[in-house]
Amino acid sequence: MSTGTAADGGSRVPAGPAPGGGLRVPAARGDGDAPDLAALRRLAVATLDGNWEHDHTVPSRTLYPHQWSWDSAFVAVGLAHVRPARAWRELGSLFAAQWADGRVPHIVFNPALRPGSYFPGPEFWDSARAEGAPAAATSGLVQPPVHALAAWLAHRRAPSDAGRAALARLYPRLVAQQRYLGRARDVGGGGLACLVHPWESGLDNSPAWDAPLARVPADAAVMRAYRRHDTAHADAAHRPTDLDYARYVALVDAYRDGRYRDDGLAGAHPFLVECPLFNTALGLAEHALARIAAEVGGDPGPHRERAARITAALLDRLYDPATGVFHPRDLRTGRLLPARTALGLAPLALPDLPGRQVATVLAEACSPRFGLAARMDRPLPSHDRTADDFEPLRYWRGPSWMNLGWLLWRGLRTHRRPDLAAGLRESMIGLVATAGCHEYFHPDTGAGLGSPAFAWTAALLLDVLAGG
Ligand code: 9WN
Repeated sequence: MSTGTAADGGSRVPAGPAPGGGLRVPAARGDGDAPDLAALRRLAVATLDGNWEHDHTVPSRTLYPHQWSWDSAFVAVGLAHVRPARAWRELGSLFAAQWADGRVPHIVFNPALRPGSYFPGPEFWDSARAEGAPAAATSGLVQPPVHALAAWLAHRRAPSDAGRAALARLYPRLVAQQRYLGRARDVGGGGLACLVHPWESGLDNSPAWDAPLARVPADAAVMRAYRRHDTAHADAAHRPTDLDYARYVALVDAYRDGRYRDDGLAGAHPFLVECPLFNTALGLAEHALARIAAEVGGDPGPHRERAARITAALLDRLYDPATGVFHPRDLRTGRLLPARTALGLAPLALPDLPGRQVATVLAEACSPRFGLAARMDRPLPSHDRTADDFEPLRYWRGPSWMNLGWLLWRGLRTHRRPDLAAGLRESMIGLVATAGCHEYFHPDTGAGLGSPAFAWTAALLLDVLAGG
């Protein structure tokens, strides 16, 4: 896909309300012509402004009306370009809901919303009964810890006294987040954090989780007792199935019944996996914390050491020389999960990934499975497009997502592949120029799917437009 692909070949239009209530997509002037980058930037800012909710940005007004953890980190990266004070508020409001044990919950519920505005809502999570939970109602799960990286990027993009003070306030909280993940969640004992639910990966129904999830006893009929909120706002054929949801619910039931304690996980919890993307974020966080520590008067040394240990553990536990990529490890079987999803490319974002793995991961990314190229014909998919279980419309089973592209784009620049980074950047810009700030995109046609005004698509577009 080239950024010259116009939405309708019409004239350049400023971003603004469209007749259907969404935001109008700025069109390029014609085929082969470049999109109007200033108008795209306005569209992204208008999307973020439209999703701003008193102290945070909702991922989507319809599908996800509360605050989500890794969404807020991506949003802060984008806000730093245009509304820096808001970037710090975004991270500050999320970390205000940090638990005493250091976990940063994956959802912070807005008490002003009516019950039923999202499933599963606060009553289902029942965080108030867990030890060390904050006053705000939250989920008990976590998401990939991309926040330290976001905080560092926000500071670097818009340095100010107020920003430095916000960074200094966040630093101990970011350290506590890492401590929780590195200790309580090192269930496998090998130096990586383990996930207790697919929602923790952020790639909920990725084919990577099919086998471990299939072992979670559940019956789709259970969902008759609940009202799914997502399928009222998005096409059910694009979302996880009822059976997936029954298993998601069963896993939360199990974790919540133990009051979200982590000490008994190893023997009992039915889903325990080590994810390459999550642990890449864990390593990136230590690299960022080393820089933050140097800025706020802390000691960067221990962060550098931990970063090196995480990269070593990723290589030791999740790299498969036979495929040349990283795979999640299922702690219940001890084996690597074979699916070749975009999760396996994520470690490329690590600056200390050895040259051999940089080369093999790049080979996978440039293969027909993912189609990365200096000039891309199609968007980067979230799953191997040659696999039998590739589904171009269903959520994390094929569609193209801005956050995955952004992480890979950062890795390509870190490992000095400006040619491929430029191709991916052009493809990401082309997606929004063609379809708007959608949640995800058809991996063949680039058509917009999911929520039409999705915050991290807008935020990361701003970063990509600015060149990082
Ligand atoms: C469950 C908010 C979140 C993202 C996740 C994405 C989706 C939630 C859902 O939306 O997950 O957490 O209801 O499907 O998978 O990555 O953070 O945008």
